[in-house]
Amino acid sequence: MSDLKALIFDVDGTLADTEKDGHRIAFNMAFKDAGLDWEWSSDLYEQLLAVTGGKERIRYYLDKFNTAFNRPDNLDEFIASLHQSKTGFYTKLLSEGAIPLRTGVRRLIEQARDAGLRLAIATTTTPANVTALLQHSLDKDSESWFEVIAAGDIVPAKKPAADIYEYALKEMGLAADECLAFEDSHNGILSSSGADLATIVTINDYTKSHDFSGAAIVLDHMGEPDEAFNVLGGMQPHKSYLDIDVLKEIHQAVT
Ligand code: XBP
Ligand code: MG
Repeated sequence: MSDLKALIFDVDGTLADTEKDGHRIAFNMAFKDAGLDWEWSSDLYEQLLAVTGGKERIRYYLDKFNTAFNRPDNLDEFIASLHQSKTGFYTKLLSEGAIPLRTGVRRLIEQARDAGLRLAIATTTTPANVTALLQHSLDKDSESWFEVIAAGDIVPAKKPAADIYEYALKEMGLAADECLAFEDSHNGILSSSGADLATIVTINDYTKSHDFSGAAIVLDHMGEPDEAFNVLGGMQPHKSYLDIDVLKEIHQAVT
């Protein structure tokens, strides 16, 4: 059995609740700015989250929910430009400190650094969005804490494909059984499990009814010493918040 050497984090929904009050709002701002009358409600957005990637999500919306829209000839360019505008609005929201990190995230990342664990990111979101969240919600210099930031179009097949996690593992030169992944969604765990990674799931409002079979453990959040997590599935650890001891316990139990 291998020692635990690295942690690989998803971003959206895992490090912070970015979807409902971040991405969704930014999409709507971009639509309005482009003179479109599209408005993605929270309920509609929950359905749109079936598809990862912002550009892919806009296309899915047109295919499934707005078939009457009179598409321009250059649909790819139209979507790319809308999405670029959305990224601008989203990163501006983050720079205003709009989205805090979820419970336990900052402490766990800081403890992992102190313990010499290597850190990486594997996400579907655009690289600029990761930079903005890390700089404004974690620490000005925190991008450098992560050895690999695997994000967005760096791999053509987004989650649920395993490619983004496989890319991160390859860049780090690590085997899957030397790492733990952190996810919040069904598409996320399909991706991490597809790369053979043991995965810790922290659910959120959008993902609480997802299928997380295959997760090492399913939690409502990472927990803090004074704020216990609830174990919703998988193994039962000896503490009620994630720290390095518990990560090692989980890693040992499942790899
Ligand atoms: C995140 C996503 C992303 C964001 C939007 O999924 O699906 O598409 O919603 O980001 P995961 P972009 O957490 O599973 O990686 O608009 O930059 O694509
Ligand atoms: Mg996610």
